[in-house]
Amino acid sequence: MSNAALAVQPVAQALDIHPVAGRIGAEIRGIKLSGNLDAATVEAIQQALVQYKVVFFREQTHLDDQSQEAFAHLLGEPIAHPTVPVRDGTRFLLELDGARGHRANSWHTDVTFVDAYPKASILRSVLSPASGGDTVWANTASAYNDLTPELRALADNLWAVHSNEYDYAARKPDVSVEKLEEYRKVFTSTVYETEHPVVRVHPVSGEKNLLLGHFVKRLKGYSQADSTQLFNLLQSHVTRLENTVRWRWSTGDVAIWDNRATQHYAVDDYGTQERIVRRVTLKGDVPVGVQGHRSQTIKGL
Ligand SMILES: O=C(O)CCC(=O)C(=O)O
Ligand SMILES: [Fe+2]
Repeated sequence: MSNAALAVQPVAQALDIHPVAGRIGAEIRGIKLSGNLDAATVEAIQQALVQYKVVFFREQTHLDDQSQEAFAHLLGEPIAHPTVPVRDGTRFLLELDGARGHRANSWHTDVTFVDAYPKASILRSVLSPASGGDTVWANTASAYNDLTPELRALADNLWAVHSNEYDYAARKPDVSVEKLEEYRKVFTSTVYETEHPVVRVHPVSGEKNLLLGHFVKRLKGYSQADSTQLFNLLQSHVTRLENTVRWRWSTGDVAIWDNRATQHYAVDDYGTQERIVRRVTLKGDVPVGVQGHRSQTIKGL
């Protein structure tokens, strides 16, 4: 191989990786994130992301909105949220501010109400509370593997309808009615519905992942009552503590998750303390189920 060929196919660099929980999550030390990282380091981060499903970088306080977006460009193609406006002065950045009711305290995978939902999200803590406000991620591949063979076979054949129009009030009892209504209006300015397989084959690892979370409205071909029971049965395997990792934020920390292999939950236990995070998501591809069928958006295109 010529040197030129080597240059375009970087060999992954050895990173200083420290797993956090047993089945998901690792801290990567000794890296200063920016838009100028070399290709070998970027490739190593991509590999660690697929392996550990969420990776954490501490003390990235040098990052601002622009350099967070520049770094995101190295990992993929940043995309804006389909309905929520980006933060002023940025092209892709979504700000989540606890004071404005942005408290993502229900289990979800980001933006699954569209077909090609993000492959990854890059979240930076801009202001973290002195106590509380942790985020928890769950490994949806180990959740699938934990199922009995009979349940895996059932899940393999299920399809779910995901929508951005779901019952916000039921999920957010602590937020004021006005704030909820304001958020709902923006979030559902276009209503999307997408059919996804309940088991998604990961395009890089080949692992099977349970694809569920709070955007699921119902399971295709089942009554609402049966959908709810089946959903709860499978979802309860995702959120088993053994499949999770919990991150205690300091301002300047960055978390990157593989949105094809995880769900997450932002713990709303910080009261009136300030908490601000900013997120960039990366374009994903259309999921493929165990039988090779692809997801389909049926509303909102
Ligand atoms: O606030 C957080 O920690 C996570 C919020 C969230 O769900 C997201 O950024 O996708
Ligand atoms: Fe999220």
